[in-house]
Amino acid sequence: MGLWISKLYDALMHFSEEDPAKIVILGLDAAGKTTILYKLKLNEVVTSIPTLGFNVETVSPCKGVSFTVWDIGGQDKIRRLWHHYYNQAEGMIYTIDSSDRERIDEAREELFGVITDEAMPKGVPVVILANKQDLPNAMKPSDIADALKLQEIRDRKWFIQGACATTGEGLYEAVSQLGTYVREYKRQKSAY
Ligand code: G3D
Ligand code: MG
Repeated sequence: MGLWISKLYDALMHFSEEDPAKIVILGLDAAGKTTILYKLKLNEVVTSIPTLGFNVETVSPCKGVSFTVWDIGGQDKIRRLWHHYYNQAEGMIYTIDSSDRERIDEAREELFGVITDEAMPKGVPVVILANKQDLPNAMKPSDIADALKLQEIRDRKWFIQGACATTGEGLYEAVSQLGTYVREYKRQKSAY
């Protein structure tokens, strides 16, 4: 087990098995979501195609965290089915292909679509993963933050992290920061 993955486990371990953190990993297709899921190597990844045909990957709770992953963007018809998965979310990893300059506007629209969706619980924190930093034409995280207009997000904690999912670089920092935010979010949520 590499150093980074054992550090990653440390970052994840602070949630209890009884009350695991429910994390959704979203982003346009090819952003690197499935790669992240396998890189986390937590548990078996189960792919299912509920009713109207969009892929959902799930990792059952392990180390006190569960992950649910699907591609966003595209057909409006499918969009309303996402609600079912949103409403449990306690944290989100929004994945960006940093080399995909053509679709950065689409990625922004979809991100704001998700966080303003009424089915997405208020205040769910988000870590934006500026993935594929290894590619020569990758945009820097700070440029991605501008392109996505992250400064306009004021109703939740957010954080942007450069990453390379194929090597795992940046994943520890992303998960660790998200863990901190999710703990805070869960405390606030249970105060009501
Ligand atoms: P998705 O699940 O978001 O749709 P995938 O995306 O995880 O399937 O990744 C899409 C492609 O991008 C894959 O390549 C994957 O290996 C690659 N990829 C993911 N992360 C990185 C990264 O950090 N750097 C680079 N260079 N490539 C990455 P293939 O060729 O299998 O389609
Ligand atoms: Mg995938």
